[in-house]
Formats: sequence, C-alpha cells, structure tokens
Amino acid sequence: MEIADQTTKVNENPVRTRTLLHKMTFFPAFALLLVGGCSTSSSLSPFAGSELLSFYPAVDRIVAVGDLHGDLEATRQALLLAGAMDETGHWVGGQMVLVQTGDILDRGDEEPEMLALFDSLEVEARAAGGGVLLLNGNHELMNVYQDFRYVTEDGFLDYDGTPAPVNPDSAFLALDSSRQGRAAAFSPGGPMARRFAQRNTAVAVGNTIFVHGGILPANVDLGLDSLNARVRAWLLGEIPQPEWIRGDSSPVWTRLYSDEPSQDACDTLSIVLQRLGMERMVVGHTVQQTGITAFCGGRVWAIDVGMARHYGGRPEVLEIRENVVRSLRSTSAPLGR
Ligand SMILES: [Mn+2]
Repeated sequence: MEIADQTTKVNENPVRTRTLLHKMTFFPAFALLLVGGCSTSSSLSPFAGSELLSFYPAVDRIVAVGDLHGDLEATRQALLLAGAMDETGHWVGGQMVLVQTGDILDRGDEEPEMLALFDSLEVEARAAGGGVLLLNGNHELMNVYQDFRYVTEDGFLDYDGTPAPVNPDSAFLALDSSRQGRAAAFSPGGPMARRFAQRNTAVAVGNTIFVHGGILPANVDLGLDSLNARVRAWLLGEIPQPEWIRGDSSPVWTRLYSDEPSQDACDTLSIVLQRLGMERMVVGHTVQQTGITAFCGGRVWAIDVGMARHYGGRPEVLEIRENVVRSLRSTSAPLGR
C-alpha cells in the first residue's frame, strides 16, 4: 500500500455558517431523549437503536463516502481517510456518523468482504455512540431486479449455491444456472435483498440529505418515510417493484444535480431542499473527474470520485463538521495497485 502516510490535503471549500435550520435540528434529538428516558450515554444516540429513521438529528461530525463498486482497498482507504476505521479494520470514529451513499456492488470482486467490513463497523460504531448509515444505490437495486450487466464472474461465484426461491418466477428459471445463485440471493425476499431492506434509500442527518442519485420534487410529494418504506417493502417481497425505482426520475438514477446542473436544475434543487427543510444534498452516482465537486452554490455536493479500481480515481470523502463542509483526500496518488 502506498498510502502509509495518512496526511490529508484539505480543500478550501466554502465554509457554511450555522443557521436557524441547523439549530432546529436539535429538537428531534431532544424529543428522542424524552421518549428514550435512558441513562447511559450511548443509549442517548438515535443511531444506537436498530430502528431506521429517515431523519436523524444533527451530529458534530459526518463523513460521506461515495461509490465503491467492489473495491475493498478503495473502501479501506476511504474509511481511513474518514477517520472511521484504523488499519486493523476497527471503528475509531467515536460518535461520528459515516454515510455511504450506495453502489457498494458491481464492477469489482470484493463485495462480500466489503459488506462484512461495513457490518462489523456498524456494530462497533453503535457501541461507541456513532453511526454507520448505508444507502441503497442503483447498483444494489439493479441486482434486486436482476440487471446483472455489471456483475463480475467472481460476483456470480460468490453467491453460487444460494438456495433457489420456493416459488421461482419465469425470469429466474430463464437464467443460466451460473446466474441463479446470485439471483436467489438478491431477488426480493432473498437474503441479500433483506439485508438491503435494513438500509434507507435516502436519509437526512441534521440539515443535510444524502441519496445516491437525487431527491426530485415527486419524491418530496411522496415523502421520505414513504419512499424508504416502499423500497423496503419491495426488497422484502411484500409489494411489486415501485415504477419510480427505475429510470431518469428515480432517486437512485437521476443525474439532475450531479452532471453539471443547469440553473433550472439548481432552482429545482432549491425548492426540494426548502420543502424538506434541508440546507444541502449529498449525492453519488456521477463520477466527478476532478474529485468531489460542489454545484448550485454549495447546495449539492457530488461525491462519486470513481475511486474503485474499475475507474481508477483517487479516494476522497466529504466531511461535514459543525456544519462546515470540506473534502478529505490522500496526498499520495494514485493508489499502489
Ligand atoms: Mn456508481
């Protein structure tokens, strides 16, 4: 590994000051204290419980990590940069909240190792009073609806032997037998889809909303809780796939805010943020060739830097600390691979 030196270069990005919105976010935290009535410090954290919320109260430090696409080493580098994990793979983030904005899957061979790492960090973070929030990206959901175009051969082997569904549909039966294990694991109701049901598709922490593609006005009409609940119900095999999961108006597919947004797109973003009571949106999905990029006057941060081996980018993560936003990246580049 070439990144033994953990020095990070801090980009001088716009400094955001505390606002009324920021202060307002303390109210849910206070309400939770009243409901919880608990005495130990870690049980005061809304991240300690197993119940997923769509809106979490503000925390002192959040670090967001974008698309990882099957690359364990890029994942490790990102988590080290974030200060979430040490070299031995254990949580050192204390009470920080780590958000991964989806697309852990596809294009690389190390999906199971990455999922296991995030799982163990999630447990350790909770114990420390911090949190790990993993979101569903379009590649997680593509695997659920059996779009396997970006799965590696190793990715099929990893799930070979997963027992077939009790009542396999025609799409499953039409698959080559080498593909059926992965399909059984990821299809609605399957073991991997059930794991994804333990994640949100969009989540707010304080005055920042995180989503893989973007929150569109129609998603606000539906409401964040309903959006997350419907994806969850589909993943559990309880309802058919909501039609807005796919296509340009999907919150995991849209590039409206991440692909050099127009003034119209920024205006739409402003309306969405205002309606949600949020100050900014953080999205992945669209590779930013020059690293983490802010658009629309800092109201959207595009954090997919193509750090996975498939893309060859440099690990970089987004820190929001006391409502100041900046990117953290390694000074040694590219990664020794
Ligand atoms: Mn991606």
